[in-house]
Order: sequence, then structure tokens, then C-alpha cells
Amino acid sequence: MPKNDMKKILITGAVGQIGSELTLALRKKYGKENVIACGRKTKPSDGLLKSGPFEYIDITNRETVEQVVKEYDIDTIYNMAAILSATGEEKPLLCWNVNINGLYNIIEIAHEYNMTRVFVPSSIAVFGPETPRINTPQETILKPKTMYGVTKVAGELLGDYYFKKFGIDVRGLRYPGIISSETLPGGGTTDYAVNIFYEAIKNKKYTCFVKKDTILPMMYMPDCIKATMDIMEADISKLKHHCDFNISSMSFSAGELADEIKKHIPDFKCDYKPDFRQAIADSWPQSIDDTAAKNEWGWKPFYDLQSMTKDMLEKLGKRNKEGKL
Ligand code: VAH
Repeated sequence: MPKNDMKKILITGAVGQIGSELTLALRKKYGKENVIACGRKTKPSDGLLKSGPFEYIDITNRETVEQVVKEYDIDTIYNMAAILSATGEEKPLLCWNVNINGLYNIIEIAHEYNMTRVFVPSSIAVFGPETPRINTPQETILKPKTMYGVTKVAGELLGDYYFKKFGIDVRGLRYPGIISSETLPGGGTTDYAVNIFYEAIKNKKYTCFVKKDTILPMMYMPDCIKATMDIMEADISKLKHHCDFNISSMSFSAGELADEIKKHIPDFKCDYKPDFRQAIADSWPQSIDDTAAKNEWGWKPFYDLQSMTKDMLEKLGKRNKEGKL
């Protein structure tokens, strides 16, 4: 298939943390009328609504997805709808239903309508305490201790199965924690790394729900968006992996993040009161080996802790001055 063979794209979870920014990036590249943003119930922002078509669907209800696929002649799906790790521990059945039954509907529809490609996000949550935590290998033990992690391992295996059995071109990335300035995350263990910026600007103080020395792999949203679009454009003949690429850009502790923010807001105070999410964070890697992504499709991050912090504080500071934070 030619490289830019994605002509009509459906993106689920389009009002979420990644989905809301990915929608705008896809519209910029492929044309706003060619990207159908879909959400389940959260009202999209005026900006998102103005940027192109929006439809309400529920990926756990196959008919609602199929209706949009037929109406817009969809040939590519980015399935960004998901229940994240913390919410998944509070509501494990909902997590399974959305992340697996919903995913199954998406992949089966892609199969039935012979679609060009499907993007299925995975996560470092596929790893568990038995996995080497430093420079975690691409091929290693996957024994997650969260329902979210279980659904991500199952999602990778389902995608690979459909690729091998039916030739459905399913691709996926093991996202680290994603930090962004436009849409707050919801229900993730890494949400502290986003909330800290908002609180630092609004209140000059933040109580972090993991310990100061908790180190996790993180990525700034612009790099996440680039990786997601690059993998979907990659030449399939060069890919040895499909649904489970490790990707990485930086790792830092909650304390190092707070110190970097203090370089810009000197009187910012951060204290630490770990909750149930500490155990989830402790089961995940501290750093990731993404050699496969670099070799197979040229993955290369741009942002580091310093440049991300500067950009985040500039963007949020501007919105705060406009009374929009
Ligand atoms: C979560 N943000 O915290 C997600 C992500 C690696 C973490 O998958 O659940």
C-alpha cells in the first residue's frame, strides 16, 4: 500500500488527554474533513468542535462505531479511548470492557471493512515487578499487576494475532507517562506529572501522590504525537514489531520534576503523600530500551525535562494570565 494511504480517519477518545491533541495534529496533516473525532459522552471543547466533524460513539457498542465507519467510509482508526491504570484498579470490569471488548469491536470492524491501518496504544503498564526495571528490554517478561496492564498485554496480543491471521495492519506503542498542557489526563498513575504544573502556577504548591524518589519514564505530548503519527506512516516492510514498540524520551523522579519547576517558580513547594497509586508506580520500569523503535522506524525524541518544563510553564502561564487555567 502507498505510504499516505490513510484517507479517512476515525479517532476514538478524541476528547481525552492524547486524543484531543492527536485529532488536531491529524487534521493538520490529512485535512480536517478527513478526520472524524469521536467521543462517548464528554462534551468536546469549542476548538475541537470547530476544527472538524465530531460524533458520539461508544466503542463497547459495536453498532455505534459501525454507523460512523459506514457514514464516513473510514479506512483508518486510532483507538485512543481507554480506562487508565488508577481508574482501572477502582473499576476493573469497566477497564476490561472498554480496553478489551471495545478494542475487539474496533479491530473486528477494521477486519470486516478491510481497513488500511489501526493504531492501538499500549503502555509501559504491560511490565510488572518481575520485569527488569532499568533499560527495560523490548522482549521481556510481561506480568502486569494491574487490570489496565492486563488489558494492554491482551491488546498487544490481539493486534498481533489479527496482523498475522488476517493481515490487518495493527500498530501500537508502549506509551510512558505523557505530560501535556491542553487537556488534563484522567485516572492515570502518572497524572501527578501533569497536575504538578497546574498547581505550581495556580497555587505555588502541590501534594504529590507518589514518593519523592519515584522514577518513571515520561514523554512530552509533542513527542508522543510525532511518535504516534510516524509509526502509522512507517514502511511496514521495515517493521519486525507491530503492536508493542517500546518508546522512551526521559525518566525522572517526582522530586527532580519539582526541582526543575522551582528553577522557574522559586517559591513553589511540593510535599509527598503516597496513596494506592504508589504500588502501581513501583511495579513499572524506571527506564526503557527503545532500540527497536529507533532501528525499525527512526524514532527520536526531541524534548527533555528542561525543555519540557520551560514549554509547559510558558503555555500554562499564558492561559493562567487569560483566566483560562
Ligand atoms: C496511566 N498515563 O497512568 C497512563 C499511562 C504509563 C502510564 O499508561 O495509567
